[in-house]
Amino acid sequence: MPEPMSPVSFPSTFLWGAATSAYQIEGAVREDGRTPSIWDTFAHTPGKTAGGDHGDVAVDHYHRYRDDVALMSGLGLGAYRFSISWSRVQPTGRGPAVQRGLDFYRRLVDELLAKDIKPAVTLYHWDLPQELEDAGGWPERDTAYRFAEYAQIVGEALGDRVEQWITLNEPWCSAFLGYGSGVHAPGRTEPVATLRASHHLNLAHGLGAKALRSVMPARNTVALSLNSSTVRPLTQDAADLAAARKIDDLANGIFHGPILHGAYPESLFTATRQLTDWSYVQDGDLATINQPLDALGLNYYTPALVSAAGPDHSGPRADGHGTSEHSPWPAADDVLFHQPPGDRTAMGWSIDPTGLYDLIMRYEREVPGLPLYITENGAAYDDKPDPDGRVHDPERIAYLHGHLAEVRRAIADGADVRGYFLWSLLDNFEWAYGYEKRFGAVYVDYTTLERTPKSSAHWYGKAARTGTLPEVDEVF
Ligand code: IFM
Repeated sequence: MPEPMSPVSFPSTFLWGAATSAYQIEGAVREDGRTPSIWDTFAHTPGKTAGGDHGDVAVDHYHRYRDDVALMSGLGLGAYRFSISWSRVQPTGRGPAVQRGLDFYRRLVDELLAKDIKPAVTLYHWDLPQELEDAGGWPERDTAYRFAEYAQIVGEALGDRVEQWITLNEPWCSAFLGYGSGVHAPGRTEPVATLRASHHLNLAHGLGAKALRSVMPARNTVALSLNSSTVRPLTQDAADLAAARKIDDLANGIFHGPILHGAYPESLFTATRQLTDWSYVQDGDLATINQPLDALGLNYYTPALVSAAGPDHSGPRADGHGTSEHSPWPAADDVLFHQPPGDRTAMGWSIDPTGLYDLIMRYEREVPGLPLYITENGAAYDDKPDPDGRVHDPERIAYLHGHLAEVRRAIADGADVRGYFLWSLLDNFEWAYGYEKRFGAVYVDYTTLERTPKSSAHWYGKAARTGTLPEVDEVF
């Protein structure tokens, strides 16, 4: 029986966290043996990121992690999700680990534990060691085996002190934006490579989960974070429903099919058969990928609204993933993306908290009994300090309130959602958008790197401390 809840309260065990990723915050890209990842290379390639921004310094978390942990502690957060930079640990993506790299993460974890903040480690948040991309990257099968080796190294090093593990973050972005539209590193625009990369990311998840479990205490949990999309058809016409089905397969089924159910959707094979015969799916792969999971992480920002393309249409557009003449979606030129009505964030993403509710309930139905975590949710706004130095961000508070209220509604309706990680703790390097887009609950002055908690940080901190959502207009 779900715990009874008052209208704004969450279960007492609910985990209130914040999330970041290595390349977006750490900086120190040449320190302690770290070598370039695909994002170092991509960001330093002219024209790839807004303003030529890169993560060389980012918000210097590598040197300021103690202050950042103190900030979280001051706000009263209970958990922190961060990722490990693969090339800091294994500079060539293979072979022995660099102890200094691992030591940084040990210090970070110890600092968190000392402040009673639960660490949640993501092994891969898009920053493939450049040497592995030079060898072919995710479209090559060997990359999955390299990931398993890396997972084992990190599991051995941190498994005694980190209980929550996430293999991959948003494999859709790695495959479809990295190898499809090319708006993310490594910037390739090869539809078949997108599908091959997807399969090898799935394989990496399965091999990585096995590797982690082989070296970690049994109490630790293994999950992955999907940016599963709530795909809505523009109308209930058969053609629009088919378009939504196709995008659902390409956004969701391509990952959760093999990972959660041990099979790719047949309709995905049908939709893509002119591009590929999927012969890179080898015997035994699906069983390897379909590892039992302890939890599923869902990252949610905005829903997708799609229809069948009319006859005068020439390819997908307006799908909120950056601008590129190349579609991220292989075999989907017959699908149109639409801007849903209503308010938008500074990313241009429409705000629809019911999409989060729908996503949660979908997985509750698809994998009943599997605990869910919202491993990312948040919004970018054009935040600026007031003359008094404070940063007021009422839009972000409204966004968080709306989405957390939907999480609570899902729990009340029986969903087993165990926690929520706000994206992001700090303003940071927003990939191709550089530092232009601010997702942080904590404002970062990019000249001084000084941190200032925005009013949303105080609002969220109060929610975390009390387990209850403050009113949107409460003054902080
Ligand atoms: O900043 C990203 C993060 O790295 C992955 N999920 C989406 C966020 C906002 O775009």
